[in-house]
Amino acid sequence: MTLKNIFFSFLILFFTSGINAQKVSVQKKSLVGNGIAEFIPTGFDKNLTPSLILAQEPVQIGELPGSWKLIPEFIVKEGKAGASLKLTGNISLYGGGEVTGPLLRNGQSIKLWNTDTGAYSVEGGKRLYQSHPWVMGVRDNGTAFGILFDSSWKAELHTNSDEIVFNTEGALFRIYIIDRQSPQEVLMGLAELTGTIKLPARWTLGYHQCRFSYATEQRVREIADTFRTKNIPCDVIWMDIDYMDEYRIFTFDKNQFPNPKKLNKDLHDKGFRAVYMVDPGVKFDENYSVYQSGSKNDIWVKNPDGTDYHGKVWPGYCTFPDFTMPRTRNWWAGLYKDFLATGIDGVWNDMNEPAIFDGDLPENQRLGTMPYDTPHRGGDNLPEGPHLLYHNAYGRLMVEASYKGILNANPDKRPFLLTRANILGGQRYAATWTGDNYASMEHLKLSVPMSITLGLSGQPFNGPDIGGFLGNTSGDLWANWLGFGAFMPFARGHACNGTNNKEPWAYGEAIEKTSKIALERRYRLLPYLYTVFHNTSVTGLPVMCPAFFADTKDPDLRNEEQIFLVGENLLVIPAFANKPTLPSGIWEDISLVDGDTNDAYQAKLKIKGGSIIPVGKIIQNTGENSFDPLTLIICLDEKGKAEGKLYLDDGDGWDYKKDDYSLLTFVAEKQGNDVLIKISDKKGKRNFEKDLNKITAEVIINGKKYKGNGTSKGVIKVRIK
Ligand code: NBV
Repeated sequence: MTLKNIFFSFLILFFTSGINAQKVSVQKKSLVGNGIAEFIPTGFDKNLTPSLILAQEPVQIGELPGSWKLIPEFIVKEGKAGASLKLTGNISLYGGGEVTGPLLRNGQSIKLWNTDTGAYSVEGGKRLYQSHPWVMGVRDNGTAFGILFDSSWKAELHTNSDEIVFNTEGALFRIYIIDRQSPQEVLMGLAELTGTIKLPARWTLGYHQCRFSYATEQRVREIADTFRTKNIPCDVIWMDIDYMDEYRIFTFDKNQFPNPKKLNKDLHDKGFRAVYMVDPGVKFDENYSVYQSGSKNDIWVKNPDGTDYHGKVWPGYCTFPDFTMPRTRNWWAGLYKDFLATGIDGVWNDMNEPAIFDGDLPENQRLGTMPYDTPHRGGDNLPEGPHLLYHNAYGRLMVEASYKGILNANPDKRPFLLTRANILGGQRYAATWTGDNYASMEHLKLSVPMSITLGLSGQPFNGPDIGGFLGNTSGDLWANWLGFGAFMPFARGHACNGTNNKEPWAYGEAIEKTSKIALERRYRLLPYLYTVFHNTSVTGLPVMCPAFFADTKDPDLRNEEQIFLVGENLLVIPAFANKPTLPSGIWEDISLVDGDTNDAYQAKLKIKGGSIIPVGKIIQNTGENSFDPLTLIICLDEKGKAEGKLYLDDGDGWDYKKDDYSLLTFVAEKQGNDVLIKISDKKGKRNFEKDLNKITAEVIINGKKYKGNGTSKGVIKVRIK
């Protein structure tokens, strides 16, 4: 279908619908999964609204049962499609993706139009860098449902307590409704539709240190060396835009970064990985090879008159790849080969809303973008369409291409890619962070519900700029933030240019000590964290979960947004939390590092009754052996039992897909004055457990710790009297 035809179809829609809203009947409703219904409105056309969200085309598995209650209504008003769904009963609403504001989303409105909204200032962060047309509702009885609006058109989402409304500025779209027994099952349903994150390499779960920018090789080395001399754990150093030659992507500044290969090798030798930024804008410079090859391949976004679209970003005037075209994605993927051959371990795609300094500002936004009618050429299963359709998917199509390029360049490694812009479903390619936050207590606090909400919207691998990006950070703010940020799925400190130094040692000795404790705690927890990430990559469940996941029927937990769970068994209570509502049942305090429980900046950590959390020893980077010894922290339930899992594999590469891993289940049981601990089940064909020669079991009962030692081979006994 040509662009002309698309506009023609719109015109017809416009005239047939008139000015008033017209109801549109549902042409097809069916079950496409266990408790997953698909609703297709009459007149839906994939050439007008292609799916940029679903992982694959859903397959009908049956008729919609007559008892199905959640039925949406479609409308078209002035040629623009929308939908609504009436809610009955008392429903707690969540989701909406990257948003600020409360965790509980009842009575909220957001805009879906990916926008560079630094400091989240414009309209209080109701329109940020990503679009997640997704709402989850939890009923009083703990059962739950989710609504996915499968559209990338510019839109608004209103989550009123009695009605969900989704209005787009485009054509009709499909809706998927999941109705299941719990919010966790609903999120697994969302993953069935949109996919999960891929299991990340273990090093990506370490601490990341970033700044805009560590602008010389020398400074990068200094930062890396300081981590090592001060024994503060860290895995990754990030290269922001200033490593480039005048912001030309895929190049290096000859003076400041004369030998990236050597730099990356030296970083590797010290146990670091290196992540480099790549933006979408390509400097308009006829002597620049990337510009030349892009022009030769005819992949630039064009104006409606057929000339290349030019917009200003860091390098000055730029052209932009039209990622809707398969040949553009292939071309883009190809650019990574030589770049990554310098030893780059991961890639950071920024500014990919796309944010354009002199772009169109249709609404009161800080940074503009391409005009609505900018055509995108499409190809394969994507039709030609205007920017109004493809804007929200620009970042997602870019990261699909980047992912492919990184994988092609290093096929034996798991790609690591961080993106700022995305759309629901894009978690299949990239992790994310919450953009340009501000160094303030307000932003520190809002980072908790914001990250939880991303996890409840299918994007579990996320985190904020710890310390705050914009503005100067005080030692007090830094320590408060790292005290709980160390337990967020993606843990990276970052800072804007012109702001103070924001490394763990930048605030004096006392804060350095506190920072070291916070990071040592994260590193001790890595065996557990990696196990949680493994589960997330299989199920789609969040890594960072809301407190109400501990008891989905407890109404008091529904709006608790200061504290969070990591997986199911670890509760994190940040130092700032003021009278948080804690889940009921047995939860014991745990200590991971000497002095951590006496340090006012550290989050309080609690283990859930009935669970076992595997932790390693303090290491400086994930390349070191974590398991000498492995410690099992155990908290019994009322019946004197506990269970926990440990996932082990090579930490990178793909052999785990061929069963080359160990997933161990540990059980503990009280018998008389002893607690007996053993491996009760094992999945995967690798015998990683044979290397667990030293296991320390720590049973915590009423705040008291009882210890015993053993190996993976027998039963470990802990005397508790
Ligand atoms: O590349 C510079 C920054 C980056 O550090 C930040 O994390 C991004 O969100 N980038 C935005 C460009 C503009 C910063 C004002």
